[in-house]
Amino acid sequence: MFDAKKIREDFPIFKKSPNLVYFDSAATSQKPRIVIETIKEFYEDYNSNIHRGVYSLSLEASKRYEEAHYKVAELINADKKEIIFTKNATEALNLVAYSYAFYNIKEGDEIVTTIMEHHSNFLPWKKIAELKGAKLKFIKLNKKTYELEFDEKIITEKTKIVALCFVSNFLGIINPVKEIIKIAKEKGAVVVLDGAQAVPHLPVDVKEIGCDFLAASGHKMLGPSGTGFLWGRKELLEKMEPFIVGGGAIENVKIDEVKWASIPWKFEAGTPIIAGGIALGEAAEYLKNIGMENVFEHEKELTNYCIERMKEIEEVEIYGSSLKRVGVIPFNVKGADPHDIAGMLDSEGICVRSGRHCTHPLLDFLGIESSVRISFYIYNTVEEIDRFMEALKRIISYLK
Ligand code: C6P
Repeated sequence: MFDAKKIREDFPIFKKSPNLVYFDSAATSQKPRIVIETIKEFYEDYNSNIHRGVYSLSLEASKRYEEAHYKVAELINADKKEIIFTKNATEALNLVAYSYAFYNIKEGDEIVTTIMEHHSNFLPWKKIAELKGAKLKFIKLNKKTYELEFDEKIITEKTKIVALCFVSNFLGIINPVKEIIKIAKEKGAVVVLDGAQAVPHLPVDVKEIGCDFLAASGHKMLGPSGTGFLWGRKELLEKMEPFIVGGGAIENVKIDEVKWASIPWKFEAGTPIIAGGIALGEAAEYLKNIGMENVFEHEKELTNYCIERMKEIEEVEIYGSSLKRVGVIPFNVKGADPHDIAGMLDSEGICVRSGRHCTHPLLDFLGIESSVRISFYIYNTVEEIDRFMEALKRIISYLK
């Protein structure tokens, strides 16, 4: 049985600060003990470089680092060799842009995306479009319902890439990616999913979804900061050139010839974040043991409860209160600066994000200057929402 209070005991930060209300997991999650201890254990017990030594310490580190890739693969039902560790989702998305799109897009081709992308899944495509003379096209977004209005005609024979978020980091909405992927595949386009807000919060099965690439942030799914990953189809990864080249990414180098290492290692040049990568594997396993269906259901309960309670306050405007979403709620308090609201919530021990959420084109399109955003995860509880509501009501009464 899923029990958030029990889960909370696995997180040392809540042991030290039992009254901390952390409602900013969409930015980065807290870390369970197993993740923190795995890092400590690496440095205390077998710190060494990987894939470079034949001594037992290095072999142990290499084995653990490889196994971590397999644990992440298992969480999203991918094949073992298809997971590339990166330092965040941004690097994973840039990897696709510069290792795949750069070589496969030519003048006049089209890249289809949405206006709700995080800058990390917008700027790489904008850059590729500029470099290659390709055209960026946007799937329509309904300004009132905040839902995508996908018209399959937007994807044509000229479409080479469809790049969109599985879940929006501002709205929390779960996009109809399977429907879009079906049409993209019929037209022969490659689909890149930004899974940064999906992989930590709902069951993701790359084989069932049918995309070609999926990027995610390790640090938003209980892993350490400095971790993320890219999943890609083996057939594509094997044909791609690496984005960053150097030591560890090669099998053989001559002055005039290079033979790249097999996947995923040809994409992980240089000494990687070894301890972080191993700990990310533990985070993936921890989530798998909880069950992603349970994670999703827990967040749904919290979100529905919180939205209903927020509706009690007249001054609060929630963006997209009826969306099919993960535990992300963007809102404003009429007449108040969202940074002021976040600052006042902080003085009550409640951490929320405020600002423009790295989605400037979306906020401009919706005519929203900035907002407060709360986001939940496995360790949040209904009691914390009650505390948040009391604090918010108090703050609004001071502002009157
Ligand atoms: N969003 C947020 O507070 P990195 O930081 O590279 O691991 O992730 C980038 C990124 C890409 N796509 C989506 C949908 C995201 O939400 C993020 C990160 C954080 O919303 C930090 S801006």
